[in-house]
Amino acid sequence: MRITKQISLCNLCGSLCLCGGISSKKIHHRDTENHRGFTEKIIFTIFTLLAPVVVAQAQVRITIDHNDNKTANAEFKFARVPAPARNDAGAKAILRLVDAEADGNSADIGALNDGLLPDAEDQPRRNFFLNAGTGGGRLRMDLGSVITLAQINSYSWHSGSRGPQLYRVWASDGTSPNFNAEPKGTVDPASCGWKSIAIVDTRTDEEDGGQYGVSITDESGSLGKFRYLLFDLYPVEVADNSGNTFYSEIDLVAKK
Ligand SMILES: [Ca+2]
Repeated sequence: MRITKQISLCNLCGSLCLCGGISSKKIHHRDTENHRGFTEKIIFTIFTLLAPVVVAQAQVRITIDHNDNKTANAEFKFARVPAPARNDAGAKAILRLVDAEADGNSADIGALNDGLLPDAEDQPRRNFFLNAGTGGGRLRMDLGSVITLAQINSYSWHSGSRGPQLYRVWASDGTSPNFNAEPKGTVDPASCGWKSIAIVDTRTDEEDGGQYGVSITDESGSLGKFRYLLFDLYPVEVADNSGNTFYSEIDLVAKK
């Protein structure tokens, strides 16, 4: 296993330490996710047996697909994750850098929901990525009104270490009395009206390069009713300054 794969998020916090409890937790890889999910199921089952009336629990599911450098192409098709859409609910969302610094060679942040995709493996101007060497950043998407959110899908493509994705996503309907629409990196979103939805980590021990597609869904069909999404992006490695992911698109799919 490479050293870069063993870094926990607390070590990824550079000048910006994105709060929200993530730095006190280790990021789990898919195998440990599965194990954790199994454990949670056992706990849930015990709880179910003990409690005669149990309210259905939200069960967030993270699906990760990877097209390696040999198979990735401009079609952005994946085995399970839907291909990027142009007319998703997030297409008209307004994106903002809440506490983040874009790379000078990156596309504008609007590249994240413009429906346009890179057609090759190393196109800085067709991806959004944080400045080289920065330890992460916080972005916000504002849908303009509350929707019932079915999927959060994120896409990235790079031939090397900037391919994989590592982020945490929060969501809010913006109605909490203490809601902070733009919490800086030192503020825990949980303290100001945001709900943690998922922690995504696509890293494996295999080759980093290629296309990644991630789909966050819930077994119930709905992740909840939200207007705002907050993305805490982390570098996928800190062995050099090129650990910030080339994000090609983020889709928000409304429940039909
Ligand atoms: Ca795009």
